Amino acid sequence: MSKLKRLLLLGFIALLIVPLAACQSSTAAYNPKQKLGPQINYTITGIDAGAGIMGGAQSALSAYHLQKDNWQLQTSSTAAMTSTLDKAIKYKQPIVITGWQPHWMFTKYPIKFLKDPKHVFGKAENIHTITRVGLKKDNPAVYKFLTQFHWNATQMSQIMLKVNAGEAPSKAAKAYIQAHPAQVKQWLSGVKAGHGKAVKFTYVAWDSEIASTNLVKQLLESKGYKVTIQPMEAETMWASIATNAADASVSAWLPTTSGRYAKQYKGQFVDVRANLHGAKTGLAVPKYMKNINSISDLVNK
Ligand code: PBE
Repeated sequence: MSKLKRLLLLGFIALLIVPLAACQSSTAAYNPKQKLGPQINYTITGIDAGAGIMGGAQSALSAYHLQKDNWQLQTSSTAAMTSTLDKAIKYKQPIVITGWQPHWMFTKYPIKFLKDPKHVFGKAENIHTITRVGLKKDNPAVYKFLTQFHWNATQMSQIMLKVNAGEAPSKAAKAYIQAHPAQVKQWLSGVKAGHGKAVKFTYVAWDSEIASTNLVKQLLESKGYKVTIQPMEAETMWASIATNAADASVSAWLPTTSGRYAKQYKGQFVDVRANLHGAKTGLAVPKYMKNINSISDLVNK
């Protein structure tokens, strides 16, 4: 074979193999015998840049020395991340995501949190109710209700899963109220009727907050209040409470996730109470990645 022919043949083979190999690496199942990093291009699949969990993931990159291995955090959105996760699970592919609870991803997919021995994502996280400074004086009845409103992740999931399945949040919230009369009675105990008085809630359109904010709206409307709920970015949500543009929010993840906003607006909001205990943020992987159990495993395995 002439040199030229051999070169052409080699070129031809390369043309065939390269796309095949590329194709394979994008659909290959997780291989525990190989290093994880190269299997996913050292990429953690994240969500929107404004989310507190993204700050946590960025801190994890340095705290666990992941940067020297070229690990990076990819910004996207909750919807894009969960759809990437959906595909990975389907083909048993490796993936590392920013995960949190309460969220339906932990119900729908077999995933696990990675241990965080350095507590980069904090030790205990709760979802708090916050109000503008003057609300207690201006609207004591709504304030009283907010001091009484709290539930747990299992209860929240009853609304969240229905909304994820396509039901309107207001309808899912109404159904919850119907199904839990004793709890509703406690929440509204001693709360005076609103007679059309306006109340404005702001929230971030995370699935958990869509559930809680819609529930609170329905509860207060059943007492005769005129409730508006407005979704916005996390920082704007905090600013709306701090500047009295909104009355209250049930979507403050503290002390870690939204800690920077709580610090920024210190003294300009009232931290009423935790309305849900045991929230959690971190990095998560599918359970079939059996040898990856801690964030430090991302470097070592
Ligand atoms: N989250 C959901 C938010 C709080 C609620 C984890 C995406 C965040 O990271 O800011």
